[in-house]
Amino acid sequence: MQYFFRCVFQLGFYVFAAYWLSACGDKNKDTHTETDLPEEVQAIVLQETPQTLADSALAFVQAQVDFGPRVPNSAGHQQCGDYLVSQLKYYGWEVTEQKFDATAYNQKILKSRNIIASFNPGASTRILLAAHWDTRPFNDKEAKDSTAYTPIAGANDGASGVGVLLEVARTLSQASKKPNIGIDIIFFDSEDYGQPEGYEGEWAPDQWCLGSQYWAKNKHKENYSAYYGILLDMVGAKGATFYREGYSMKYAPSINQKVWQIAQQLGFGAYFIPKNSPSIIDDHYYVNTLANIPMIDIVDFDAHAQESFFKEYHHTSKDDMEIIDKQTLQAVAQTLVQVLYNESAALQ
Ligand code: AHN
Ligand code: ZN
Repeated sequence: MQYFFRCVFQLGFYVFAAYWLSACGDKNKDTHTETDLPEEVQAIVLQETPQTLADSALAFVQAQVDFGPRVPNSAGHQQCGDYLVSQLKYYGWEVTEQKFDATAYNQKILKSRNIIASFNPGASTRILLAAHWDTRPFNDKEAKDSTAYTPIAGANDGASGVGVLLEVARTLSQASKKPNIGIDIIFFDSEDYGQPEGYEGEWAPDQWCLGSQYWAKNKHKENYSAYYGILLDMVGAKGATFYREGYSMKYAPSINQKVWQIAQQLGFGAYFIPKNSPSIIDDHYYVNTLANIPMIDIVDFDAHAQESFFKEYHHTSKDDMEIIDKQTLQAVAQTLVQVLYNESAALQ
């Protein structure tokens, strides 16, 4: 009942404020500034979508890279996983660690961990955000043969998506007005252990994205579902270009439309290009097909490439902090936060 009255009061307040604002606009067009507004209306201005910070997002990427490659079964992997759990808890999110053994293309057992964090864990309307946190064990797009393989730093392929989502987690937890919908962040493990280029063993399907496949078949909560999901993959490079990826358009076209439109409105049209690109098997493919949650993929593609649609740093030693641009990270983080606040306003 108390809640009901609060809602009625708030509604009345907003109607009044909207009326006041429009009246103000009529009388002295273009002359009023924010500080001219009475206190109640200033409060509304301040309650708008919070700002994400480029430097903060960059620091979250650097922190992961500083652990060294995050290859399953390595010390850097273990330590970085612990760091991610502690950061999410620090920002007040409810954290679930889902530990499992994955079997790689070469039958190796990968000690794996999906890290799941929830904001407003009791809310039934939920949005799922995800990125993979492991990094590729081989620089197989540049090394000539397998004896020369070294693990990559994965600043973009791994750390960037996770860094953006940590920045989203920080921003929401420190915002004065919080969204009222439920939000889940999943850091999928063992995404990037697929067969290397030129591998001579037998090809098998579903060798990538082992963490998302596991989660889609073993959700962290019984009957878990989400309204929709957004996957980030390689979202931190300078000059990144995000096209509407094929499976995203097949399974969640309206989400793609919505996210690209919001990005345009925020002035990020140079990154979010409203054109289609080919499909890629990425974590969203399994969330769509196994978990039946519509999910899009924001992924850095070169739509004009002749051969590979991935960019030149992909799965090479070039994928380090040098190619990261904090403005790209912030553009993606701010777009996500705006998507969440829009849903919060629309779904209440
Ligand atoms: C395939 O190459 C089939 N999927 C790659 C997904 C991926 C790897 N994203 C980042 N690294
Ligand atoms: Zn990769």
